[in-house]
Amino acid sequence: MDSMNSPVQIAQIISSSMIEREVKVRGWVYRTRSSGSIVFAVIRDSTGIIQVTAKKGNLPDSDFENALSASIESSVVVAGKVHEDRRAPGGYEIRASGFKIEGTAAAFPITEYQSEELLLDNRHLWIRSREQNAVMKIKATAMEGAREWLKTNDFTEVTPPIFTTNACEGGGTLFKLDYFGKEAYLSQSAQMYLEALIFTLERVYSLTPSFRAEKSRTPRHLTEYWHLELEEAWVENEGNMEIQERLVTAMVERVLTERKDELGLIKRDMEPLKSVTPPFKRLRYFQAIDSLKSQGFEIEYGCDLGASEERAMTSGETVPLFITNYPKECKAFYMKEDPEDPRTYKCADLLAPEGHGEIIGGSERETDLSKLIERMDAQGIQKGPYEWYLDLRRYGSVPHSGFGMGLERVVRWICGFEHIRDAMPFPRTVARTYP
Ligand code: NSS
Repeated sequence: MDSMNSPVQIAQIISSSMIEREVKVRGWVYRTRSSGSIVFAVIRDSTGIIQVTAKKGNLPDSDFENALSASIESSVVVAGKVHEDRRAPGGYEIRASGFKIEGTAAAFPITEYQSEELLLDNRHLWIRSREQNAVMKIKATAMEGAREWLKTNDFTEVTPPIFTTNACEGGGTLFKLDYFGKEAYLSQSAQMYLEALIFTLERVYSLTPSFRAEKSRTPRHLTEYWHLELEEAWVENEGNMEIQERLVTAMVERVLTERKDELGLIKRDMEPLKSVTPPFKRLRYFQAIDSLKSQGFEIEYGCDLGASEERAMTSGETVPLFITNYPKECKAFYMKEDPEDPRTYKCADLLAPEGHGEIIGGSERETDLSKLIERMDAQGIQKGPYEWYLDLRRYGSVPHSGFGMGLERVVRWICGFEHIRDAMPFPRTVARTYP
C-alpha cells in the first residue's frame, strides 16, 4: 500500500469526479458497522467524511481483520477505488483494497448524547467533531477576511505586549500576577500601545489574547478571548464607525463565500448574514434608552446596557447597530468628550443583530491632556503608571480613534450560537481552565 499514489483529501474525492480512480486516504474512524463479511466504516479527515466498504476477499485477510476491529477514532490509512453510491454520505464510497491501522483508539468517551459538562471535560477530544471542525474553519476564514481587508486599507499589524502595569479598562477586571516581586497584569486591551504606535505607523492593528477577570457567568463572557484592535491617526468617531462597518462586512462576506458548507453543517440560516452591508444603523444612547423604556424596560440614563437590553435592541434586526454617545459615567476615561453634547463621549458600541449584542467597543480618543488628567484624578486613577500614555498627548498629538472587536463574539453571531464557548476550542471561563 505504501507504494501507492500519495494520499488525497476526502473533500477532493467528493468535489472532483474521481470515480474508478485508485486513491489512498488517511483519517480517523467516524462510525463503523459490519455484517459478517463486509465492513462499512465512515472515515473522516480534516476536510470531510467518506464511506469505506471492506469486503472479505477484496483485500488481504489481515487488512480485512483491521477493518473489522478498527474502533471509533482509530487512525487509519485506507486504499481503494472510488465508486458512486447515492446512499453513502457525500454520494461516494471507497471499496477498500487495503486497510491499515495507524493508532488504535480505546473506547471513546464521547458518544451521541452527552451532557455539556462531559463534553467540556473532554474538549480535547470533542474538538474532533464535525461541528467543531466547521466552527474553527469559519473562525479562521473570518480572520483571513479581516486581515485581507486591513492589508488593502493600509493597516500595519503590530505586536503589543501582554504583560502590563496599567489597566486599560479599569482595575475591576484585571488578572494580577507576580512579576519578579512586582505587581503586573495580563492585558485587557492593547489599545494604549496601539495609540503609541500610530505616531510612527498611523494605521495599526493587533490580534492578541485579552484577559478579563470578570466573574460573569454569561453566554458572552470568556476570561481569555482574542481581541482584534485597530487604531487610526487622523480619524474621528464617524470615520472609525465607517471602518468598523466595512471590516465587519468583509469578514461576513468572506465566510459566506468560502464557508457555505460549514455554515450548512452547523445549520446556520445564511439569509440574515447576507443583508450585512454598510451603512449600519446608528442610534444615540439616549434614544436607545427611550426606546427601551417604551418597551417596558426599567432602565435609567447613565448605566451601561445589559445583555437583555442589547438583545431587545437587535433581536428583530439582521444588520448590526451602533449605539453612540454613551454618557461619560458609563465609559473609560480615555474617550473624547463630544463638544456637541459634553455629557457624552464620541464613542460607539457595535451590537450584532439577531439579539447577539455587543461585538465591538470603540471611540475617538481624548487628546486634551488637561481633560485626561482631570478625569483620572476624579476617578482616583494613579497617574504614575500612565505617564508614558500621557506623553502621547505631549509630543505631537493628533486626532485619532480606534476600537476592539471580540473575535469569539463575532464568531458566535456568525455561527448563530447561544454560547460564546462554542467559538473557542479551549474556552476559559470563570469555572474552567481544563483541559
Ligand atoms: O472593553 S471593551 O469594550 N473595549 C476595549 O477593551 C477597548 N480598549 C478596545 C479598543 O478600543 N482598542 O472590549 C472590546 C470588545 C467588546 O466589544 C467585546 O466584543 C470583547 O472585546 N470583550 C469580550 N469578549 C469575550 N469575553 C469577554 N469577557 C469580553 N470583554 C470584552
